[in-house]
Amino acid sequence: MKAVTTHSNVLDPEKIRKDFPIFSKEIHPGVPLIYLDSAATSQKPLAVIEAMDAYYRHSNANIHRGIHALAEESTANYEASRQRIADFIGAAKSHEIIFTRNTTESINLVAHSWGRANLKSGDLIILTEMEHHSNLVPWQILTSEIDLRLEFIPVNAEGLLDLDEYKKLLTQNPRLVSFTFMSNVVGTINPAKEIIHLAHEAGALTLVDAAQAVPHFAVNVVDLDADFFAFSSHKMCGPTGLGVLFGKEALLDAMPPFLGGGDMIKRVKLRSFTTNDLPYKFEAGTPAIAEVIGLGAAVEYLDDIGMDTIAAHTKELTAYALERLEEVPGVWLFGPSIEHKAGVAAFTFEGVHPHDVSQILDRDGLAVRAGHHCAMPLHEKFDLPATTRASFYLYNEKQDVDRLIEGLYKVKEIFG
Ligand code: C6P
Repeated sequence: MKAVTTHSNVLDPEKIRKDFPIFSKEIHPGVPLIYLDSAATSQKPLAVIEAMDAYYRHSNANIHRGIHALAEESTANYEASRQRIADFIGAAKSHEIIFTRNTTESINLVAHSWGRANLKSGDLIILTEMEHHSNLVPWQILTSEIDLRLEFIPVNAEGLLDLDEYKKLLTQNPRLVSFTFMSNVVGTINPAKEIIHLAHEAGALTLVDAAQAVPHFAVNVVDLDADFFAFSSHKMCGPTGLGVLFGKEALLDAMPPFLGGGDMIKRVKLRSFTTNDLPYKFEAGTPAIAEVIGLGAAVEYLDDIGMDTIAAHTKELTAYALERLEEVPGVWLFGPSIEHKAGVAAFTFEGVHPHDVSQILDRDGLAVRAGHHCAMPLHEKFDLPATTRASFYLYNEKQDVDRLIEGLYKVKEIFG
């Protein structure tokens, strides 16, 4: 099923919502869903649900194993999705696309495979203070094994990375710079191309956590010159249980396998094995076949609408949300102004815990996230135990923001 939307460069969220079955649901009796939690996971269009359904109904067979017709059909569908996803992020070779379970696993793959093979005691890895736990804990685990040095690009009061401090850190001979392209809390879009260029000049490799970036705007890994690039299917209209790691061919080729088992080998003896070629070397065991096909459909859906159109829409909506949130007495907005961000508005509400804010908003069908959003160090830096976060995507409209503001006034009424 094709998206209802055409190639016009203005998006009609009302039409778009018709592509998403979940929006016909009443979240409480008589109360429609206003979904402002896409940074946690996006909703899924019918095109994705139907692609997965069709796979199970008509093409289900294990891939790369059978030579019967169904196995060949399933393998062809799976590999066609890989090609589509490679094209979507501008990768020149589809075997540079490795399927994992999520962004978290993609980063762990690099930490465990590349990290263990290439890093030694005292080596420096540069991260940032705005990282999701997924881009902190794998390096902390590795540090406990190898005694690495972790340093962090500071985040300034505005919620932007301090690039002068970054340049100073680069003089200390780092091996890797691993950073988020877009913050899941403050929404900051970091200057990835510049960060990567500076890292390369200093002789370091780069890993981009693109979990929030890929759903929101067009990316091109070749133009960015990213060495590794990780993202999740479920935040970009695709199914859960699937992540992607892009890696430059030469790097992936030289890396040892992450997990051992079927499909990642060429030959196995009782006491030894030889590894398979890329990308299979990193895809041990039966993969998430239906999910890969689902992500292929998601990418086609997003492409049909156009990533620039989606980016412009969410930017406009976020700008409107920031403007309206500022009107509400007691609301304090966390993060930079609209020029530097997209898709996310995190805030505190004086005297009210974010969990209470979220619970009261839920009565009106408003789904927002409350908590530390898996970025505890960033919250700690700003002395915030938690924030409320509203996040926007292609199916949201200004009316959703208006409902959020009305909801916040209700919160204010209840808490005085
Ligand atoms: N952020 C959020 O509500 P996984 O869970 O592996 O698909 O994605 C992890 C991840 C990594 N980096 C960034 C920047 C992210 O935003 C996320 C997921 C969700 O903000 C769930 S905690």
